[in-house]
Amino acid sequence: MTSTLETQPAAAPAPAGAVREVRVAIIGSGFAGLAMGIGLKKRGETDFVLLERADEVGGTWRDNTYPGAACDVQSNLYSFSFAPNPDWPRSYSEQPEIQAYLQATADRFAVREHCVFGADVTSARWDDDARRWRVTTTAGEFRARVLISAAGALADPTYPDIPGLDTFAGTLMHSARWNSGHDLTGENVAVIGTGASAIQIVPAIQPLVQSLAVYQRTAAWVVPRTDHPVKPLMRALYRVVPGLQKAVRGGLYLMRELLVVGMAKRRRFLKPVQRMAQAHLMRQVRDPKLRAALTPNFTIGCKRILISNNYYPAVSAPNAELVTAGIAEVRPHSIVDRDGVERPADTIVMATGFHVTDLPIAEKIAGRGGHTLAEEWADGMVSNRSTTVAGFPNLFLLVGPNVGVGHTSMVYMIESQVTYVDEALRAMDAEGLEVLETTPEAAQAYRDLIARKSRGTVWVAGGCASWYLDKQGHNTTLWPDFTFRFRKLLRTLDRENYVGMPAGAPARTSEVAA
Ligand code: N01
Repeated sequence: MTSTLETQPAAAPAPAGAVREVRVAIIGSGFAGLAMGIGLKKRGETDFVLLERADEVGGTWRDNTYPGAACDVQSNLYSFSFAPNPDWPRSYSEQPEIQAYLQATADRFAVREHCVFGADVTSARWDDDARRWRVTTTAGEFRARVLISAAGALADPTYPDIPGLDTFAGTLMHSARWNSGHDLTGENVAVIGTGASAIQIVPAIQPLVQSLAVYQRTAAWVVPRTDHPVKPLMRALYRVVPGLQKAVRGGLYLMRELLVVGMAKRRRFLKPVQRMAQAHLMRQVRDPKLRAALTPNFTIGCKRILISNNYYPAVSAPNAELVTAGIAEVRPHSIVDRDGVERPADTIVMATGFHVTDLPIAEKIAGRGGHTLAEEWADGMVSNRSTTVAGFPNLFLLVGPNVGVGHTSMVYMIESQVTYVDEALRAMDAEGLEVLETTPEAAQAYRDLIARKSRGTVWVAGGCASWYLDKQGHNTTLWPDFTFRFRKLLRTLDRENYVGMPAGAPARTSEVAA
């Protein structure tokens, strides 16, 4: 058997213009891509590349450099389990610290040397004769036995179709594509959106600007942020007693998992959380009209719960205004709302989110017969265990369908998926398989499981429209249960749900040999 994933020396770089052969190609080098690369290294695999469209690792944490960008999950939890950092300066880290952590982790585990920067994947096609993925990038062609997409769900910003937006003569920027060279001081600024990004941007820029108009379509639930600096003594303790940091991590994990009881099992347990958010609003906003406008009309948890101590004070400031009338049109130097009020705008900040249920990478990946993932998912994203798709052999998706979590650390989910991919690669090695592909029946069974688990949860029945649901109203993005159940489900490979093709077997003949 010649085609396993056992340890081999790293492939030498191919000459310019040539196709580079690798065993595994990973798309992306954010949390997911790095975790996968490190996972491969741990099992002795060296013949892999991380195809990264930018010039640095970090993914969404590299790209989201807007003022105030910070994580709303504590760093002791929002970090790799295998790479604890005793030196987090705050309980909730800001973007520069998280980005520095990812860069340091890439170096520490020697994954950077596997990164091909400036490699934007323009297409990845399964070649059934060669049993390889043919990956075309802006940095050349690759042929890979296994393709792992770690492109992320918060990678490609959405720009809403607002009348007149193309006539705007001022500065327009998306939260995820911040122009740090542009000074907002003294400007009239409009922020569109009131999601997790907006509520961090608004307080960060409000003291600088002349006027700030916040265009809210849907009010969000906001709870207090219990952020604090980590004392030097605590950091020293974490360094000498790593078990202590692990215990804190475990405590944070369990505390956050308690929210799932209310979100997915017994809705009444969300009542105290909603009351806490209401009290936060009452305390911070005195004006009854503004308070009413900021009060959501859905059950807490239906959309991501936001955490902030300075958002409400910022929108209440004399130079700020919450606009709820909706946007009628954008003019070269202003925005007109649906009540006909025109407000001047020098800069428009689009804090309008990302393509999540319509992942752009899905249009670029084509499986058997040239069928793209986007075509396969025309009626909603489906997968087996959030990771594999029938008709797409040797393809693994990290942060794909139904992996999302709103209440806890995405890194936990990513590590669960890395274990599953590792198990699949092990099975390929052990059985000498050249091809591993899940069955449509497994995908249907998983779809049914997700639908069953989603029924009655706050995400589908909480009375809001969120990007967690696709156009048909199906939950195709969130894992709708305790996250430890996801981990348990992905701990081992469900081999019975896969068809394997041994190396050297004639095409398609052994597709029945599960
Ligand atoms: O994007 P969003 P985000 N006209 O999609 C509004 C993660 N994150 O970048 O609610 C007017 O949540 C839209 O309105 P509505 C986190 O997972 C994490 O803020 O749809 N408004 C909404 O208010 C988060 O969930 C951290 O009615 C329009 C906003 O734009 C995810 O990123 C920090 C509109 C979009 O909110 C995305 O957050 C930041 C239109 N045409 C982000 N179209 C952490 O701390 C959209 N909107 C870890």
